[in-house]
Amino acid sequence: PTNHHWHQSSATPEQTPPRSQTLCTRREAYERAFPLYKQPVEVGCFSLDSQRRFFNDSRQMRYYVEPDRSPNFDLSDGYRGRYVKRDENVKEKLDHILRWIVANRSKLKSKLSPDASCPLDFDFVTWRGHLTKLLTTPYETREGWLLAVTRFNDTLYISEVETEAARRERENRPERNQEMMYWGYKFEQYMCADKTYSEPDPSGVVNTNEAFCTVVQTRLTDHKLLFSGEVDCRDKDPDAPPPPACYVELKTSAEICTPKQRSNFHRFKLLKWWAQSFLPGVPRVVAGFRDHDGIVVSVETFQISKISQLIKNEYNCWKPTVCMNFCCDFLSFVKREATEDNPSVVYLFSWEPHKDVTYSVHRDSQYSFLPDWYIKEMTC
Ligand code: 0WD
Ligand code: CA
Repeated sequence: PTNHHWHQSSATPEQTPPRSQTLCTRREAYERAFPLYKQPVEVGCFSLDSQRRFFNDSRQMRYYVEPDRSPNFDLSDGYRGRYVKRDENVKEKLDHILRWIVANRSKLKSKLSPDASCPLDFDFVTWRGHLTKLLTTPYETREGWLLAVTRFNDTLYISEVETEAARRERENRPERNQEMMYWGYKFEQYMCADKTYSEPDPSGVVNTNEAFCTVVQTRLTDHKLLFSGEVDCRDKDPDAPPPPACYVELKTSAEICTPKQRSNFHRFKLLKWWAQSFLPGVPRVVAGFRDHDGIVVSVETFQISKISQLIKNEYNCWKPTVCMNFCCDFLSFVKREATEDNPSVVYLFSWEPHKDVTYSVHRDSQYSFLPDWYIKEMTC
């Protein structure tokens, strides 16, 4: 062995790569064993009423009613005249979840003592929808995202910020798209009853302020998560399993007429549907397939646990393990970089398709999102 050989095998300071301040989003980087994801447990729920007021209960829960196989629902019915639309200019950030935490803090265990709720025993608090965006990032080619993160009492709060592109798209939404957004809510009205013993009422008003949200806790490898997601309805059978296993997600989608349409459905739609329902442990999606005029021509149930099998014949298709590993590595990246524990500091994580995730730091800025009432309540 020569000196030359010996030199090559020794670690020198310049051979240690610096920790990157960015995170790669390429699929190939996340092809490894499926990470530990504990079965999500519902720890509570809340409701938002027709005026978007918060209630710490399940008053907005609805019940799934099995439809005809070819039901002929008209999804445009009521669009002009029986539609109350939520004001999308109001940014609620994490406020409803934070209200739920304050109302239920005595039920939540603390990191320090099992008797206190301060500090919270969670690494991350966020909306399910934000985690869905993370899961689908390695496969997303159109829309980027901005996620604001604040570390407070050693919990990392993640709240989405609307991108400029998303705001422009929302403000210039064509009339046809507005109507198609209504279709999803109208489908819910055809499929859900307010009581276990009642029938759906398609003659009523569709009000998108109303919501029933589940709050679940789970763990992704070493990340303890608390998140909330909107739930469309539940199985009304009193012998159905407890939440979230009794929950049903409702979707509408264009009817599938060609092999190309089927392939696109598998590659794009089923990815989003899988990611959204897998996270809170919702076991099934009931899909209404509609024609161009918004008439539901068929209804089909998809078991979330069977979706990865369904897509396996698709060439170069998405993989659940890539989604979960990317999310896990993103959360590790956030833990490592968002170090200052301060409710008025925001680490703004930013991603555009075909790029790495980057971030910037903002003090007492427009991005701060933890309300004073929450900080006051949780400062022990
Ligand atoms: O501040 C924000 N940027 C967001 C707030 C973005 C997304 C949601 N929210 C809030 C709202 O308070 C809403 O009540 O999240 C709640 C729903 O949370 P989630 O379950 O985490 O959101 P997501 O999984 O993206 O959407 C679930 C359902 C949607 O159903 P479909 O079948 O289309 O996925 O919630 C509805 C919609 O019906 N929804 C929203 N409701 C209110 N505000 C929003 C929204 N921004 N986005 C989707
Ligand atoms: Ca839905």
